[in-house]
Amino acid sequence: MTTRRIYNWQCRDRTVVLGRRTLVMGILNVTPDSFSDGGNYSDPSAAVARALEMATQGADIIDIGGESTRPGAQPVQVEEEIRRVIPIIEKIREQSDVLVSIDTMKAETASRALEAGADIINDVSAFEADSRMVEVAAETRAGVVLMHMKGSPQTMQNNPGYGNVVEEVDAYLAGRIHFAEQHGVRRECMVVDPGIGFGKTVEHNLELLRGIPQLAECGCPVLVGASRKSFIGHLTGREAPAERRAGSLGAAAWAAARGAHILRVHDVIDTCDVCRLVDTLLAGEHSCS
Ligand code: HH2
Repeated sequence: MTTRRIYNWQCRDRTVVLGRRTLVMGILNVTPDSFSDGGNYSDPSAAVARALEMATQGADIIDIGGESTRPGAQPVQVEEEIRRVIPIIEKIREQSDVLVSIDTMKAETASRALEAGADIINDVSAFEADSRMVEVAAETRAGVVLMHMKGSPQTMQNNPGYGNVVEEVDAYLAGRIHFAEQHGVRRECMVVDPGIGFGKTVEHNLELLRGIPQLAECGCPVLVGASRKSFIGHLTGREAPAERRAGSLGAAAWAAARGAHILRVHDVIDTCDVCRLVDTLLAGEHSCS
């Protein structure tokens, strides 16, 4: 039986309860080249409208990215990343108090995003790409998502190998939690993420999804981002990311039922419905035990 631990996640001056129900993080990429929504929201007003729409649809967090991290993506200069994301965050903040996370590996972008009103740093390099990122996190007391990635987006899908992928990702995340704590980031601010699709084969991704209960033992809440990723295309035969909706919902249901606290997704309405079902079933399990 799955029991999800309850956490009070500290995101600057906000406390977010995790574990009573599954939170949904809606994806907003203001990039030309993201694997699923690339180019859809290059117009700032379309990006802001999409963020507000996702909040209305039930997203608890809007995750804004200005640099694609899909396999083979080219890095973006910090000035360009800032130019893409900051006006969007400012406009969202004028109109909504939805939680906002900034999906970046760059400390300067994170810092500017937090000034503009973001609450959470989502760093897919777990503070490895930019040595100043951990300082920004510690000083601002932002919520942080520490994700596992093997290598960099440019190299990560070059024949990734592990002995035991769940053990290795688990040990890596424990090490990053320790590193962050040593540098002044409070544990109450941290969420961990196995990094589905970041230096993993189809089988590695499946093992990690099966291993969520083990990963959830690390003492921090767990975020899972499987939405529309290529392993779902591989399993279902759906070539176009937008056609991977049903497969993504299957992964969402599995992850929530196995103990994930937050799901990072493209399809907010459907995922919220899935979470409603799974959360109700989990609550029933709890009340009968
Ligand atoms: N996946 C992507 C980007 N950021 N952050 C976390 N914490 N977890 C993830 O699994 C994750 C992430 C990649 O997906 P997407 O943003 O849709 O595409 P792209 O990187 O091409 O912009």
